[in-house]
Amino acid sequence: MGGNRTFSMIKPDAVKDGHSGSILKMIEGAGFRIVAIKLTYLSAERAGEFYAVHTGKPFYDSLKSIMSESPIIALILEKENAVEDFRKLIGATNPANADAGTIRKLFAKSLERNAVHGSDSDENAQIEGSFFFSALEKF
Ligand code: DGI
Repeated sequence: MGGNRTFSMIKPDAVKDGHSGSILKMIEGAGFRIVAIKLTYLSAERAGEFYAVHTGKPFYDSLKSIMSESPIIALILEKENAVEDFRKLIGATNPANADAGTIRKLFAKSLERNAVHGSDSDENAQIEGSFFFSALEKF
């Protein structure tokens, strides 16, 4: 994966509430090509690994629980300047601060239930894509 790919996840609440189709439509409409896609599930332990950078923070246990409540959709997306452009499309981490028209502004329920994930660097996009997909799946 180079600078033209990012990793995204449609989080449990957004999948459960039936927003997957609308979110995928926005992603494709913004010019991202779906390279890999999978509906899967994170155990609390795997969610903790995915968010290992937040270990010890006050919201870590709650985050693990919320991220393992129900299935998620994992995605590898391709577009020029993918990481930065995708972060713009989803909006700020806290939906209260997200710009109008962003995915989080439209679909997040709260800071912790904020509908989507998007990698914050090319390096993390690579690591996170490999967390969910085998080499063949992300061809
Ligand atoms: O990359 P982001 O998802 O935008 O943000 P992040 O990697 O800093 O945080 C991962 C998730 O953890 C985020 O989507 C929501 C949750 N989170 C982050 N900061 C806080 C938080 N939850 C609570 N309750 N409080 C926080 O300060």
